[in-house]
Amino acid sequence: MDTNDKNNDKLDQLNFFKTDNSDEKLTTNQGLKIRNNQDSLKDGERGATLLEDFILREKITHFDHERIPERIVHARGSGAHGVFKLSKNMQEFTKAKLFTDLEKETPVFVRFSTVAGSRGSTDLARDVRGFAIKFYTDEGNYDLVGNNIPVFFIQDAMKFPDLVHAVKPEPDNEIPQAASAHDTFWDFISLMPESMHMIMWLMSDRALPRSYRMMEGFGVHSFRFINSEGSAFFVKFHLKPKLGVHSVAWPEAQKISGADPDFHRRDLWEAIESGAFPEWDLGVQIVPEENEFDFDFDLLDPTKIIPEETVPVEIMGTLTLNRNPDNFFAETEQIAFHPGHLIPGIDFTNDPLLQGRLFSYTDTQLSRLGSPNFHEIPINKSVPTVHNNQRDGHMRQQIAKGKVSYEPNSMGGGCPYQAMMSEGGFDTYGERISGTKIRARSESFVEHYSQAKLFYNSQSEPEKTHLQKALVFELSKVTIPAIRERMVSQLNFINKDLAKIVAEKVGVEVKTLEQPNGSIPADADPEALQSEERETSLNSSDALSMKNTVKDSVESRIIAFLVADGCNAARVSELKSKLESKGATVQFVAPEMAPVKSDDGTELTPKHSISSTMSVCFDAVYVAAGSASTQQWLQPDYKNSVVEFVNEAYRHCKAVFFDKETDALFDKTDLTDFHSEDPAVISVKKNDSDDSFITAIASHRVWDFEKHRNGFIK
Ligand code: HDD
Repeated sequence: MDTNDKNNDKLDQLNFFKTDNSDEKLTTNQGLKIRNNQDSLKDGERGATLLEDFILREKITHFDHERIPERIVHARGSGAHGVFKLSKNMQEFTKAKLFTDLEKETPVFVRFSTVAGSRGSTDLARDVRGFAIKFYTDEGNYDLVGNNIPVFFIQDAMKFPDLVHAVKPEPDNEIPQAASAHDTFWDFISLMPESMHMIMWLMSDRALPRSYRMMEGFGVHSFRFINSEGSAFFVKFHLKPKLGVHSVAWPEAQKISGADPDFHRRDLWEAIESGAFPEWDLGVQIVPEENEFDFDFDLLDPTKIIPEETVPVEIMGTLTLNRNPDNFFAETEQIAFHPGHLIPGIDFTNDPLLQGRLFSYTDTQLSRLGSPNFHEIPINKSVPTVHNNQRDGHMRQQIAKGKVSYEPNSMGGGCPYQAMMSEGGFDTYGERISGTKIRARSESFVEHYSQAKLFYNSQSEPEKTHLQKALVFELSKVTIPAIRERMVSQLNFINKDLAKIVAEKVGVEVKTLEQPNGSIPADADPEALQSEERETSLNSSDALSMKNTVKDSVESRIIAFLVADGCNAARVSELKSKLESKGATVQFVAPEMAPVKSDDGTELTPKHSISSTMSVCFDAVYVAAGSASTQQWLQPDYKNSVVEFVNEAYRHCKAVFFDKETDALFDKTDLTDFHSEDPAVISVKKNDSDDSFITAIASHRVWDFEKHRNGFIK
């Protein structure tokens, strides 16, 4: 699909608000042209500044007020415009035109985020990622405000402020930033058995995405679809990235946070600028209302998934991001999502976490954006014009004509009048309910460990190792041994080996918890929750392991070409063209930023010098052919850096290609110990072809060789 110039109803609406300073004169906010933007108005050249300097006052006043509160959670984020194109008419299940009109391309804005960190924090925190989509439909805005993890820490919104207080920096010293590895988080979590399933996801590499473009998205809660006959279906939303689900490793994440804290933001921006538009299949798992109780968990419990083996995901269409915002603040920062922004054909369920969210989102915009008129900010405006009797308030934009701002009225001809359902009027699903008011948790929400087990069991060996190491890292930062101990005792309910491994490394013993706190009723036996009946019917689910993800493309992967004077220009150009023809990006890394003179005199312009980047920022490394260039790399100024560059890529299981006449450098690296079956060590000596390199890059990493590559197995 082509791109930035392509317009739609939402982009046309936004265009109306855009300004362009080209060829324009500087003005005040009142449109007055400014003659001198260098000096304030003074009483003589050396005199005091005059209060009457309205130009200075206006400029400074605006500056003084240009910050707004950051989001209370999900403060750090990046967004992009795009479209959703339906491929399957879902009218059997929903009347939402978004999911029934095959002709329509619905404009969207998507914002990705981390949760715990501040607006300026690193992208590579170990954290959940937000995945919020605003669909600008012809029936009004529909927001799907999800995450890259399909379950949540808590079952009831009542606990949300506690969760967020626990994970945010500790209140006395505001440490640590954008990290869950601290006392208060694990204190809370170890007392909340319901969080264990989410903790398995959070400690997995899912919490360290390679790119926003390579993450799944989930609506988390069960929502409802309602068709035109009024029949309802439970649905769970899924977004599956066409590029597959890929992650970086934790030691890399920590280094990237220093080398390029904007790694995900930059990646999204650059991919879209270069025309490599990120795409996801959007699908739903559908459960008819009458099957609500067919599962060994409660569909209303947001700490549970419906395994894809039990209910497959039906793909409805494709979400494509194809345009970067023009202004970060105006668009990405001011966009306001809310799970309660609905359209006919979609409705909520009684999930108690979702119910609380329905209050929180509008409420938070009032302090964040400062006015109930936040819906009038261009990025938040619906495509259909708003007609109602709401009036006034800070920063009101709409000029509502006439005397009438009430209903019923005769003076306005009764307008704006209520829409019938046949005219698109929204009608809440008539769920039959009868109950007694009660502040309690349902028995059906009580079991917390079986899906945590399912997740852990479904991981490949390298994924399990990473998860164990993540827990060890996090709990090693916990200063209070009793919290570490309580946490490993929780892990013991999930997997005894996992608990043992972590306990040993964090210096505590696994103890039987006498009384897991939280939502387990006082009379429940924690061991009984582990009994056979409490196991999920599934032992393992392929969909939960990233090992089984798509690995067929090098599109938008960034390959470091280590080039130095005298390198083989023909080989560099040949491999570069092959990679680029498959959509990969090649960046030259040279000893210095000066152009490199290759063997035939062609100049290669480096994007980085070896001292200004690290291989953690790349997907693969190619060492360009040539004995002269190899000798230059081995000069004392560059040798340590280039060897570390290669070794680090190797340690993190990336494809590394040593071309002809590079042995002298190869011999200095850890690759000399490589396993003969390792498919991502590419060398002309092994008769590997360029295609082997391309296949290795597409497979992302050879995690299975991680232990060999790090010297644990010879
Ligand atoms: Fe939330 C922001 C996702 C539970 C209250 N949430 C926010 C964003 C995402 C989510 C992606 C960022 C939106 C953006 O980019 O602007 N939140 C979730 C998911 C949840 C969840 C998937 C559970 C399934 N959230 C949740 C609960 C509450 C909130 C239970 C409160 C009761 N969330 C908020 C908030 C935020 C927010 C405080 C902060 C900024 C904003 O809303 O606009 O209202």
